[in-house]
Amino acid sequence: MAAIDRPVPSGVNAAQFGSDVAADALRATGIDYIALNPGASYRGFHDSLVNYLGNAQPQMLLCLHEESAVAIAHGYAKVTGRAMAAAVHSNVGLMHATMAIFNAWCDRMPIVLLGATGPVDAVKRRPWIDWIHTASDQGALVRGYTKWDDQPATALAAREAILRAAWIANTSPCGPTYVNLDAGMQEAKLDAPVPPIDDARRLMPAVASAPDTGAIEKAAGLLHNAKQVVILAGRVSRSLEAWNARVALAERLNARVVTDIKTGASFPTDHPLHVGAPGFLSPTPDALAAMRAADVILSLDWIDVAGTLKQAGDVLTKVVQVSVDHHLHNGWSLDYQGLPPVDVFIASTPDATVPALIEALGPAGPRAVPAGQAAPFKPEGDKLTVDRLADTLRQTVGDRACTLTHVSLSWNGASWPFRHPLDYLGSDGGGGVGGGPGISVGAALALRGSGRLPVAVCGDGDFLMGVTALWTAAHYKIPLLIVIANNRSFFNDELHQERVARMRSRPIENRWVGQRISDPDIDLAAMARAQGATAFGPVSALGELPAVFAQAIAAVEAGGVAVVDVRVEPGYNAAMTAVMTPKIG
Ligand SMILES: Cc1ncc(C[n+]2csc(CCOP(=O)(O)OP(=O)(O)O)c2C)c(N)n1
Ligand SMILES: [Mg+2]
Repeated sequence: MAAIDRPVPSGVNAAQFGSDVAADALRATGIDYIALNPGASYRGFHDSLVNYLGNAQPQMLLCLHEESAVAIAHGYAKVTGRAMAAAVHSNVGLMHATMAIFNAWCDRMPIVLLGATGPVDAVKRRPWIDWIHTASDQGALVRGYTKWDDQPATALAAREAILRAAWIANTSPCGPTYVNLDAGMQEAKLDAPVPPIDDARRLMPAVASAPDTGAIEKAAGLLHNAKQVVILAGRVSRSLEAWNARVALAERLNARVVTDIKTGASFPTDHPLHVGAPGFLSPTPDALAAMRAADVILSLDWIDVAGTLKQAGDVLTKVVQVSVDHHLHNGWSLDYQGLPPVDVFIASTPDATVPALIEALGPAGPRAVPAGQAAPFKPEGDKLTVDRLADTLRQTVGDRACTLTHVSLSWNGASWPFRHPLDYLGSDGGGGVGGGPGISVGAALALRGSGRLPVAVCGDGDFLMGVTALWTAAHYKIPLLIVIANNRSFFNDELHQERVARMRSRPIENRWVGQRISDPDIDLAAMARAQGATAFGPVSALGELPAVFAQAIAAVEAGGVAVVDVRVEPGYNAAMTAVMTPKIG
């Protein structure tokens, strides 16, 4: 990949302009890639990346839309837990990027976003264009869903801002940060050589958030005395060591474990202690029943503890909450959810807390782990449903190590077991449709060379909004398989229209109007091919799927991007349909 987009040597080896200093700072963060869509507001910085740093460390990833640039950085962080950079042009590029920034924010994923404005000094502004692309508080566009932003006035201030941005983004709770580089500052010649960065690591110190021992003891006491513990395994890292510790804790407590599709794999879903299948919009009825039967609930940074308790109804349990998320809550975004009742609050990350809990609990006598193993998934009927698609895909993937980088809204949590923290990366975070392709390209970039097969299942609506991210994968030779669960509709909203029609006693037959993406049907494979992918379909016959999936996987294993357009029956699985269209009255 390093061989792609090589500039001719420029012979420049010392910083000469403000933007050279900013580029040096970005290199000092250790970030390897910067996804971007270009623009004159940061032409100085762009030049520094190419002609001063030689387009290496970081290497540019050209994107066709700012939304995919940010989504790629988001997907990369989902795998690595570390920030990648993305650069977007002035106010307009930032406006394009906003939804993807919001998705990353809600997903608590780090990104170092660089932007530009100005020249802030009006005297230096070119007529018209520089004026429309200068805003006096550009960071305000994204301040509600970034952890921190700055508009440094000088080269040295930009250096500090970039190091700080990386430090803050990568510190739990993680999230995007934004540095807005004044065009005037970027293009100004340095008056004097700037001293080198002494030791960047000291400016981005690791922030440990060790759990408070008193809180650990209290929690361990509650857990020790509990008859039945339920663990809600939420926002956790992709670390295998932390995964094993969670399994050890659950087994130590004989706790039932609930997971969901909003967050990445957090516990083996076919472990006997895992309750049923992961839920999506709502915990499954089994999970809610387990919560009602529990006397202690241990939330490992579960998204929406308050809402989940509410759904469970009469829960008479003690609640232990492990989270640092409150550091991020602000007055703009209500993604923090309801205020949960908590008996012991451990202000730390699940990764740091679980081993401390195990230690505080001490050794235990052998406790029987329930023998019941989840029955293997069996899709119903013989139609080409999303369940059939999932089952056939999984069988074709076979024993390969595989990462689901994204799943469609129609996904059934029961259809694909997770046995490793990298088996599934979680949802888009903010419910912003269109993130699936870009997030998957970024995840696939991070997984390159890991031996894992990156596979995304996207809705057709999601795919269509984000399709041009595929060109970036094709150009930079990032292997990835995208399977489209193509119901030729923004189907999720058909269910909403059905629900409204039921509430109002109006014809539910009309639910498709303004939702169906047909007449003409869109040739999704052609759109993928146009980006440089190998594409298959539309496939409408179930019998053809295994062979097509096998060919697509072969194309990915040969280093390519492959897309399969699967025409699925419109409709969600029973559990999802029940949540979305509850009986009226
Ligand atoms: C940016 C954005 N626009 C609109 C929506 C509303 N919305 C939620 S789900 C959905 C349909 C998505 O369609 P598709 O990806 O094909 O999935 P399907 O529901 O058909 O399974 C829409 C439009 C949204 N969440 N985000
Ligand atoms: Mg659809």
